[in-house]
Amino acid sequence: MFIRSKPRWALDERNVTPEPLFRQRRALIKAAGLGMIGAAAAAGPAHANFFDRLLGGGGPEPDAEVDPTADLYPVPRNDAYTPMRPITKEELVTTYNNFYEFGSHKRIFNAAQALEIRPWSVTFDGMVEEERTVDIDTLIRAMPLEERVYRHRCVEAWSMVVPWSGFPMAALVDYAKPTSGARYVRMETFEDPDVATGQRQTWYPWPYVEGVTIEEATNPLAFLVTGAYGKPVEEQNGAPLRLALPWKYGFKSIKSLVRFTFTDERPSSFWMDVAGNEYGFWANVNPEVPHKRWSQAMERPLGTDEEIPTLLFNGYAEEVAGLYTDLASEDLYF
Ligand SMILES: Nc1nc2c(c(=O)[nH]1)N[C@H]1C(S)=C(S)[C@@H](COP(=O)(O)O)O[C@H]1N2
Ligand SMILES: [Mo]
Repeated sequence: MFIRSKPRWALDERNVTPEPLFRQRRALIKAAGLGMIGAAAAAGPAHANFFDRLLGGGGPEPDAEVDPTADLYPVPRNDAYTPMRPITKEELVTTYNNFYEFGSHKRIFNAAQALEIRPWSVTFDGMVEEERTVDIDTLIRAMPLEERVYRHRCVEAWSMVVPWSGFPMAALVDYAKPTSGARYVRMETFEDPDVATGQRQTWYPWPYVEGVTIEEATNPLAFLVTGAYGKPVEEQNGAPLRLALPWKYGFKSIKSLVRFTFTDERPSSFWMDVAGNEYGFWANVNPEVPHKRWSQAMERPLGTDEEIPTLLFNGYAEEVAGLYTDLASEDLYF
């Protein structure tokens, strides 16, 4: 039998999970006598549902209800964004996820089906002309939908290429009508530990929060995702509304959004609060600035055993480098 040794750049979960959390999880698995099952879950989706259920993370099967915006898809592709790499298989993008609300491992797709994505509303507050809460379907139908094929680079050194559908974040900022003093957008994911069993892990600072500057939010590359692969985006990928900031590490692309707060203070974020020595505000992709515990020079495209070089700003320097020219004193790349 041909046995392939693990490439030296391949990271296992020990390397990418914040150390105290990793230990806690191992302890949990061990306490439950599930060490072997944990190994099986890591091996493939066939075992994942069983693993999820044992850890209390199981969810119902996908429901058959039709998404109320399904008629909008597919939307026209904007060809200005060419990914340089082949599109990742949909099956991989929908079964290998980071969504800590449903567990701190990759096989959360089944558990995430429990998320009720209708009714769903989104609130705009803080420094806006008028605070308001809007129904997601009203919002989606008010926005100029298009498809963009974007690269995505996780801080854990894997990457993917996804045809997202959605609308420029600039259109959302327009819609929210921030006042002139607003300098940042703080974004929040839903909070519902009854459904999202990961949120019962109280050592995490729920809800998941992220933030960008107004300049970043209105850069043409910043994109809000409502669909993928020509249909409404699935729960595990952040339905019904998630961010895509392809020049930043993946953790900035916050999922299942419920709130946009405009503010003049730089917001903290979920990962800054979990491990502020490892994750910063800017988190722009840079192969020359290693993570505290691993190199960022290379990445593994999902579905391959290839090792390819990571590019500055994940290859989007032309679009976004200008945002950072006056910020040399800041830690832009972690
Ligand atoms: N609310 C929320 N958003 C999140 C995360 C998360 O755990 N919770 N994980 C982030 C990380 S680390 C990555 S790499 C991407 C993964 O997106 P995907 O599962 O659709 O590939 O989502 C980001 N957005
Ligand atoms: Mo990530």
